[in-house]
Amino acid sequence: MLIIGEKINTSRKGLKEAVENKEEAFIRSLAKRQVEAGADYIDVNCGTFVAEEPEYLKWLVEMVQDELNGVPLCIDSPSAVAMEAALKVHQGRAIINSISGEKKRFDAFLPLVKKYDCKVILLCMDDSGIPEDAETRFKIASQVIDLLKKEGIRHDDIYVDPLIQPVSVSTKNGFSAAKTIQMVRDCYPAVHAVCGLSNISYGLPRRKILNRAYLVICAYNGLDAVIIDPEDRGMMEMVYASETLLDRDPYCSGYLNAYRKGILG
Ligand code: THG
Repeated sequence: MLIIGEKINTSRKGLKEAVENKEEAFIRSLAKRQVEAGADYIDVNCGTFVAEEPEYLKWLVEMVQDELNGVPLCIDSPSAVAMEAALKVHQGRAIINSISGEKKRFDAFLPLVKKYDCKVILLCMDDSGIPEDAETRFKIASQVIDLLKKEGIRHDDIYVDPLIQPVSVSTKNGFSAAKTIQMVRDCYPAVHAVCGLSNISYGLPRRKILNRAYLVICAYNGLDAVIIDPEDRGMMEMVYASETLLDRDPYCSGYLNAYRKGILG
């Protein structure tokens, strides 16, 4: 499971101020701790700034990669201008978070995916919004995957995100996102599936219980990348346990190594 650490996001409490005041040491430590906890990529998002987003995002990318000796980043922005400012200074292959079936967004982001040779997260939505059912989400994913392929983007560089909606809003939401993952992975085995898990539990108490249970369900359906807080030990335990139980961990060596390193409780 590819782990994308979610903590550098200015929609989180205190983070907007930390970025605004350029609190380098604090942000560097957030980056470092996530990698130490097992993150493969670090998501950076400062979308709350809008006008100053390009400048802040560039600053975050340079600083975080300097701290982490070039660990690659998942650059999280709906703005093509901010995205390009960040990609210009990024070292290695970034993940663009994200492209979608929305025409304007697709047209603005596709040239960036090509020019900077990126991996890309594809959101299952288009100009009519986020569909409720798995079939329509899959249809959007499939259309955009085919377009990307025609443009020379390899399946292995695409991460489909079903876009998780809270179960508190509709109790069908958990099932339909999980089903979307299964349909994408069945039809396009080389395409990956990713999601930000925490939306599932929005509006309910003891959110971590739902987030962790949902990780296991999605892993069974083929989820192979996840945007989480890697410092949530219980969540990382479920990541290791799922991989072992689903025959994705030869000789159980990932589980055993995590145990030896003291990562499992
Ligand atoms: N898909 C994709 N990208 C995404 C998401 C997704 N990017 C943003 C988001 N969803 C994932 N990132 C975060 C970052 C931080 C938090 C949640 C998701 C977070 N949430 C606390 C909570 O929900 O309780 C708030 C805590 C706080 O304010 O500190 O921290 O789905 N492609």
